[in-house]
Amino acid sequence: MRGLGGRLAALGTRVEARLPALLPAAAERPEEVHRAMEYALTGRGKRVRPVLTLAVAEIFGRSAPPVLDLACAVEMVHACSLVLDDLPSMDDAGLRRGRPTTHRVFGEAVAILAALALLNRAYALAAESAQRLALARYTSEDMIHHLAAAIGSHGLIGGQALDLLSRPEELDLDRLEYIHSHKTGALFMAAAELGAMAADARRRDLEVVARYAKNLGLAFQISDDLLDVLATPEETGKDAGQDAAKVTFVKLLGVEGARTLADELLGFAAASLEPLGRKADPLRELAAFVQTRGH
Ligand code: GRG
Repeated sequence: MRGLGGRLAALGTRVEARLPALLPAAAERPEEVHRAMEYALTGRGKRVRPVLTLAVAEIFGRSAPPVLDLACAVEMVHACSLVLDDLPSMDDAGLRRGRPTTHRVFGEAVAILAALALLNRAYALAAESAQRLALARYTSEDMIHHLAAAIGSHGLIGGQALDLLSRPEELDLDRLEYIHSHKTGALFMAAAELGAMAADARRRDLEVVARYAKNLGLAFQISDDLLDVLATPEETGKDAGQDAAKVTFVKLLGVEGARTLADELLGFAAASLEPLGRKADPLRELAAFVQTRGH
């Protein structure tokens, strides 16, 4: 499976190189939790969300070091969500990023503590980064508030709750869209909005990238559902058919129907970028990456 290319891959490499330095040393107490944090955050993640933060900040003219740390905070939130999602009480997954899930290596209690520690590290890091950016339009509180809202019960947690609690017969397209625009879309939106805020972009530009990211995030989830049925564990790093017992976009619409919906969403994402002209090309590349994933 193809990863991010060109300029976007270079942004991913910057994230990859910076992440370890932002974690507590594994030799410091509590060693097990610190090792589990490192384990959950590293490995072959695609770094799509922090790349989105960096790409958005860059198109609005900002690539200072605190933006990289802000992007890394977004990746820490994502890593936290993966650890929790994989737990036996949630998806009960054994494989993630091509290796055993965090709770299978460190036990459930340490995995939960490590996830929460990553989340709290993310908030602290986002606050520090926002302060260092010294913005005119946005305060550090604005940015943390944004991130917290994306994670809470009207964001990732809300989507996850409905995913876990819905009975299969309740799952129509509308409910599935709610679940995934929250579980997956909310962090894509926050990643893009934080990138725009970090560049002191105007509020109307923030709205432009938020609309783009909402559609991109949902299309990304659909491509994830497609890969669950079409790709091998070597390609995805996850167990094949992990979603077999779940109602997914592919189950509701079939492979071709799901592809058509993803393409339509990516069309909306592209249309929202029009006011930004050619400078938004890196975001168009990201949409093209999501499009080829599900094919
Ligand atoms: C408190 C942060 C927090 C979350 C609690 C568990 C939970 C609520 C939400 C789960 C959200 C989740 C895991 C959604 C799935 C999104 C998704 C498509 C994950 C795969 O993302 P990739 O392909 O993974 O970007 P890599 O490994 O490349 O980073």
